[in-house]
Amino acid sequence: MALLSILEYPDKRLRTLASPVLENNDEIQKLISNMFETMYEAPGVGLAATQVNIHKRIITIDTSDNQKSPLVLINPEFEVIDSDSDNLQEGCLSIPGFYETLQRPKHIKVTALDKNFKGQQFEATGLLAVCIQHEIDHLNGILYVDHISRLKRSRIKSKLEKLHKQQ
Ligand code: GNR
Ligand code: NI
Repeated sequence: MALLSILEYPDKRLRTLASPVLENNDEIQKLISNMFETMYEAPGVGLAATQVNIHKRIITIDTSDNQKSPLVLINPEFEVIDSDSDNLQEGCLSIPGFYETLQRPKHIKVTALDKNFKGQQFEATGLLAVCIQHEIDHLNGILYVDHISRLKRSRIKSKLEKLHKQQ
């Protein structure tokens, strides 16, 4: 097991479009377990492979409070069931220290492969629904700051650039 390092905004590699995963193998299973370790250590409720500079369509999620609901989504897609929005405050491990309230559809239907490459379909609401949409955005090179005002985004960008220069 290993901790992976997380790319931080405005790193351009976070803008990469991730490719579908075509086959299960040891490398993919090792990546998934390292992603869980990295996500739990951070700690975060979700992690997209994009954030650890692996541009494959893999997400790990656990919205429980004691690591009891690990969820792996491979090649995930979603459909909106109820476009009424949930206004939840979002954070992102790639944008440390900043939180913004966003509007996203509150009820979705998710289709993906699980850890064993078996097809799965389920509905999600609340934090889980928001988190899945946030992670699928990552796989498409999109960050939550793309959904807020240009002014807020540019403030966050310059603050993080300043911090990165000090390191
Ligand atoms: O840890 C995280 N918390 C969170 C809270 C509200 C909405 C989305 C998230 S995901 C985030 C971890 C992360 O950056 N995943 O990409
Ligand atoms: Ni994120």
